[in-house]
Amino acid sequence: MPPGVPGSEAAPAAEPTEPRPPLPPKPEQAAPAPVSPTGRDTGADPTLAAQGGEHLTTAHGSRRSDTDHSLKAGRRGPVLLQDHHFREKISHFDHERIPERVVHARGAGAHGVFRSYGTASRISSAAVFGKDVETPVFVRFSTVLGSRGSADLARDTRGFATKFYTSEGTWDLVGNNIPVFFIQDAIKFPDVIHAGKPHPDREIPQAQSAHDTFWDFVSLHTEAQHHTIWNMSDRAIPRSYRTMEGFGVHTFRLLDDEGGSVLVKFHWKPKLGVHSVLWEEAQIANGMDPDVHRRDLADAIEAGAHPEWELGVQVFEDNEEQTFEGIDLLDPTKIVPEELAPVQPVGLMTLDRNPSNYFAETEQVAFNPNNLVRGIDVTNDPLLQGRLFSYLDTQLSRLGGPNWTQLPINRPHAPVNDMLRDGMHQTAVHTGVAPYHPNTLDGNNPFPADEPARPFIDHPAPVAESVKERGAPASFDDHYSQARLFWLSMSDVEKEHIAQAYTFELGKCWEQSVKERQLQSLANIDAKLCAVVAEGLGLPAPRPTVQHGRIEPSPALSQIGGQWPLDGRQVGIVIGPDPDESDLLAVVEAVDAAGMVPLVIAPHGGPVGRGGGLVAQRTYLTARSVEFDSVLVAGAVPPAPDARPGLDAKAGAVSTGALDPRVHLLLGEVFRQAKAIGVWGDKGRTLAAAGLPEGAPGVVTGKDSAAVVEQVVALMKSHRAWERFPVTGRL
Ligand code: HDE
Repeated sequence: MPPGVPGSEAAPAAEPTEPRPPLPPKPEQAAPAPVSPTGRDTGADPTLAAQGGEHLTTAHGSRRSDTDHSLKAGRRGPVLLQDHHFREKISHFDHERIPERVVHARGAGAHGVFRSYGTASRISSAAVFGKDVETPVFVRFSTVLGSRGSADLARDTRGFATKFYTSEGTWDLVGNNIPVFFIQDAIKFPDVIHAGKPHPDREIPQAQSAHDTFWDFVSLHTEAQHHTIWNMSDRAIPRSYRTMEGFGVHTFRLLDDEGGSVLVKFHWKPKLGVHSVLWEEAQIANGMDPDVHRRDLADAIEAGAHPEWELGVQVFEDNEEQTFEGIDLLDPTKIVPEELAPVQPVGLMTLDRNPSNYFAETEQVAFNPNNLVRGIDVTNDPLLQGRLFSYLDTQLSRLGGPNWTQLPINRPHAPVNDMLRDGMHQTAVHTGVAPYHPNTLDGNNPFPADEPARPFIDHPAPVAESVKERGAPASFDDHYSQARLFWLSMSDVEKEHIAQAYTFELGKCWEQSVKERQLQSLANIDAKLCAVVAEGLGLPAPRPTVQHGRIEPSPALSQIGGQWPLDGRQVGIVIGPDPDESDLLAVVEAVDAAGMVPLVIAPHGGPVGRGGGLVAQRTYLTARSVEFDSVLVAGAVPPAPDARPGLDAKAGAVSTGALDPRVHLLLGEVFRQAKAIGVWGDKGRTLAAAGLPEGAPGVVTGKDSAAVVEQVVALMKSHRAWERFPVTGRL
């Protein structure tokens, strides 16, 4: 009986158990091949990198028979300092984390290949643009503001960073899914990020721009208004990484072997189209599946629905002014509408392999806009110029020293002969005695490449003679015309979403002066937008202080319209407890044949139906609308266990009790989210019980499942039944 607890009937404390014998080795513990995560031979000594052999060992390879008990002075005694195995294990664990990225901390990566069409070889000597050249790539998508453990569907810009392991060195195209940036000069980057990150006192809110400091900054720095309206649009809550555009943002310079140059802007166009979720979906997903984008990318690649993007360039003359049709190409808050300068395709990227280790690949990958190859050069965009300093600098603290280029994911696929030596985490065993140039002792190796005709970053571009000063060109003062251009290019539904987003975000702010100042910016973008947001905030709408001339909308900026491939889309199939199994198997096959993922939603988990041929992937309890791009309902689904139809009928309403409440919620949300719904075989009872109107746009009913599924698949190609959205007509 334990002391001091009179009358207690608790059993005496059990003696510690005997040490278990060591577990048998796992069959998959074979040494990995000496290839980099990109599948290329790294030349690394496999014995250095491998985790191989049958037995558990210490880090220095000595066998361990017990890793479950620390070494003690007697079984109940203190742990001994001499237990090296214990200290090594715990100490290594203590140091498992590296500093997360100061921005873009949360991300997901994938391997793939870029196949060049050869079209860009006319304007650039870069090997990666040669005809039919295949270059391995690693892409990391990310959110900007949130910490590593934050949710995927924050309203935020997304990073879209691509590492091309070209035969002539690594080229990093470190872009975003929004083609403009908040600031025009890199010196303001710490300011905008400090404003967007959580407040420094309580460290809230996480991964959000809906707070005072963000809106304080963007309303004070009106150059941020263009990026901000993109953030308030559906672009900031993508349906998937697979359905995002990517942009190089800055203007770059491409060079050919004859010394000719052009200016370009890079665009990634997803083959699946650009699609977003609704704000309601984002909020639900962040709670119920915060990894939604990470999961979606990995699942799609695993299922063979390999996402593809076409890389394209807008090409401009490399003239002295560096402008195009009056647009300053060095101003990163400006786009050039595609209608003025078409995006010309130069190659196709396919992501076809998931990382095998998140830390080694997605976390340790280090992008750097300085990673340029011959034929690709930077311009004087002051934002890009500052980035040329920041990325190398940040890796030094994030990856702990100067040798991060030796990490497998960062290793170039071209020969490296750099004369950089030693330093923290040096893993190379360099030979030779003369790592300096010129030398006679190592035969003057390595030789400087003899390529005056092969331009690189030191290509002789003209630099205007000028006076040293802190300032910006006058053209950088136009902060509103392109925010208005974006606004005017939106469809009615997209405009509604933007107005709602501003109202939500500013509604979360506390300071009245911040809201009022942002309303002034909205007035300068569009009076109707300002009026609707002001009404939502309960504030007067200010008068504009900026007058606009005629602005041509750019239809290419709208996401709505067009028909898109459905690869990897998810279709929920709601079934009751006793489904028609052969019919359902045919439905599952039809969805699968359309390149989509069928997910059966049953009252309970495990096998469903009598034949055992169907298995539930989701249950009424685990399914939620945000996972599905459309929902099919196969016949009658069960009523709520506590259905009291009489009571509801007396109240004159359709009984919600006549349908399981979880299915009721699912259908209600899917309907509100304007996704296609297909129902067969129950004469409209399910729809009525869910309170949904039969015959509404995007709602298909019928007797025959095959016909319903066919119509739903056709509807899904437009992403949503857009007509179902209420439009106020005020915008
Ligand atoms: Fe970045 N940015 N950035 N950025 N950025 C970083 O580098 C920085 C900017 C972008 O998945 C950091 O390795 C400055 C524009 C992406 O690993 C850091 C400025 C664009 C990623 C950094 C900018 C980007 C980063 C943090 C203002 C779109 C994630 C960790 C001049 C064209 C890459 C790191 C990944 C990451 C600095 C502005 C894209 C601190 C100083 C504009 C996609 O170096």
